[in-house]
Parts: sequence; C-alpha cells; structure tokens
Amino acid sequence: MKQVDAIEENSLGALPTEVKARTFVVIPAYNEGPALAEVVAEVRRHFDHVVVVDDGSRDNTHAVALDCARYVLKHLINRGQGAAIQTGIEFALIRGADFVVTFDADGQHRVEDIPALLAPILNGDVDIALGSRFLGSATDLPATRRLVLKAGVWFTRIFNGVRLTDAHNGLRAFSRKAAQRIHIRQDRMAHASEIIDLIRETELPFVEVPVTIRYTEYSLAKGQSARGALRIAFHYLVGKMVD
Ligand SMILES: Nc1nc2c(ncn2[C@@H]2O[C@H](COP(=O)(O)OP(=O)(O)OP(=O)(O)O)[C@@H](O)[C@H]2O)c(=O)[nH]1
Ligand SMILES: [Mg+2]
Repeated sequence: MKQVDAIEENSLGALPTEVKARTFVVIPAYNEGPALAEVVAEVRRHFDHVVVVDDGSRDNTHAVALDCARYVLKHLINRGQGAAIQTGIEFALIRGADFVVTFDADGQHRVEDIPALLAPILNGDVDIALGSRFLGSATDLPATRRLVLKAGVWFTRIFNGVRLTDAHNGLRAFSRKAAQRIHIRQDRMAHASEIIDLIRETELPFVEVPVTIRYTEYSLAKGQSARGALRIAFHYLVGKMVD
C-alpha cells in the first residue's frame, strides 16, 4: 500500500473542471432530512454529478434530495449503507463516470478532501483511495468511538489481512475500473470490511489519504454504537463463512 501526504486544503479550485465533470459523488442517505440539503449543496458547489441514494428513509430525505441533488435514487425498503453505495456506484457507471467518490450524508465529510482522494488516481498511481481520519483528523471524536474504530483497524489486520490506519471510513474514491470490479454484497455496515477483502482479492492498487471527519451532536446521535460494531463484525464473519 502506498501512502500520500496531505495535499493542500481547499485545492478544489486546482482540480480541473474536466475532472470534476467526470466525477460522480454517491451519497447514501437514510433518514438524513435535517443534514442532507447542506451536504448536497456543499458538494454541488464543485461537483454537478451528485447521486443521492435514499435508502428507504421514513423522513423527508427523499423530498430534500429531489430539491437539491442532480440524481435521486430510492430503495423502496431500507437495505443498508452497503446496498445504497452499490446502487449509487452502478448508476454512476451507467452514466459514464470515470471517478466515483462515496460521501456520507450526515455532514461528517468535507468536500475539500475530495481532491486529495482523486489525486493519486489521476496520477495513475492507484485505483482506490481510502480516507483515513487517523492519518488526518477527527474533530470531537469521543474516546469510546475512537476505541471502537481502533478495534476495527485490528479486526481488519486479523481477518482481512490488510494493514490500514482507518478501516471504516465512508469517504473513498474509485477509478472507473475499480468501481466496475467492486461488487458489494454486504448490504449493511459490514461492506466496509468486504471492500477491503475485494481490494485484496482484485489486487487493485490502493492508498490511504488523510481526511477530516467531523463529529457533531447530530452525527453522534445517528451513528454507530459499540454494540452495532459487534453486529457489523458478526455480519462480516457470517458473510465470509457462506461465501
Ligand atoms: N446507519 C445507517 N446509515 C445508512 C443506511 N443506509 C444509508 N446510510 C447512510 O450511510 C452513511 C453513514 O452512516 P452512519 O450511520 O453515520 O455510519 P458511519 O458514518 O460509518 O459511522 P459513525 O462514525 O458512527 O457516524 C450516512 O450517510 C447514512 O445516511 C442504513 O441503513 N443505516
Ligand atoms: Mg456517520
């Protein structure tokens, strides 16, 4: 695995318009009505191809997405983040995307980090860039959440056989080739571990890139619990056994 240095913050201006036009940003969203409009607006200031996948939300996510996103897809039932990302990636590929970025709907990611994720792909060095909050920063990350995330890193070392600094970060970028080869079958949160397996199996070159993840009262109230993390590990291991 290669590692790249943080590239200058706010280098969105330096990213060629032509690259922005070939990039699709996939935003999986489940009951994100309160946060979604601002997130999409921030991304759309720089990238027009924003795909919101409403994952069977019960709130006004769908209506908000129709108001602000370029493309809105909908799961009729809640299937989970993995399934929502896979739906978005498939759509982006059909629409001719050359680069696909996955970006959470809860306001935790920064659009300013996208150029740093795309840079090593544009240079032809790798096909996949994974955001790492532990190479970058995590603002207001509670200690218990840090512990769970670090446990996830060790889990990945043991069960996926891959050394990463941050194994469960929703901010990622894929080349078209990588997006075509990654088929997520873990519908829920275990897809993050599954993606790492797929990276290992496909031998696609990848890199971790420093990013900032923001923790807010809103994101913490909605985010994953320690018990949830155990459930994710269980789903992943069961998925591996039935493979
Ligand atoms: N929890 C959850 N999120 C979903 C689902 N489907 C899509 N998502 C979206 O997936 C993204 C990440 O969800 P989070 O629950 O915040 O997971 P996370 O960011 O990995 O975990 P935290 O660090 O605890 O916030 C958000 O944009 C959600 O709206 C789902 O079924 N459950
Ligand atoms: Mg979150």
